[in-house]
Amino acid sequence: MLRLIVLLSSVVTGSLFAEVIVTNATVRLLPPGVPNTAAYFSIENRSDTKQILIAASADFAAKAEIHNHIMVNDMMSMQQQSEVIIQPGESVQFSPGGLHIMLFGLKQPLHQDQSVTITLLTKAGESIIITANVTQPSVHKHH
Ligand SMILES: [Cu+2]
Repeated sequence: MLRLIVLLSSVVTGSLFAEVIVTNATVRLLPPGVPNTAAYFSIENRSDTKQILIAASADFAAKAEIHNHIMVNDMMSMQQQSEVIIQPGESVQFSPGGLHIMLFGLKQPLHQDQSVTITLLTKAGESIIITANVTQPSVHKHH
């Protein structure tokens, strides 16, 4: 019953969230047996109110969290983020080495070019539903 109510509310608010645009959504394809992976995308706020991401979920993983990479004592480490703010007119990048959606406990192996759904939750209680493409990590070099 609760699931049904949540679903209906996201349909009703769908037009509002046409103003939050997610592009280039990918989930990193890792070798079979690796239980965790990450999702990356660009999210643009075309609305006139700030959007605050507070949580994520995915039906193909046991748990999803918003993470960032931070330097601690010269070591790169990941930290869960309680919120990510996207100001009106701004874009925020979720990308390797930075913000990402951490996906814990994959329920089944992912395949190249598989299409998966991830839901972001905002502080205002809205759901942003993302369709992401499973793909090999792109090579990122920082000098
Ligand atoms: Cu992470």
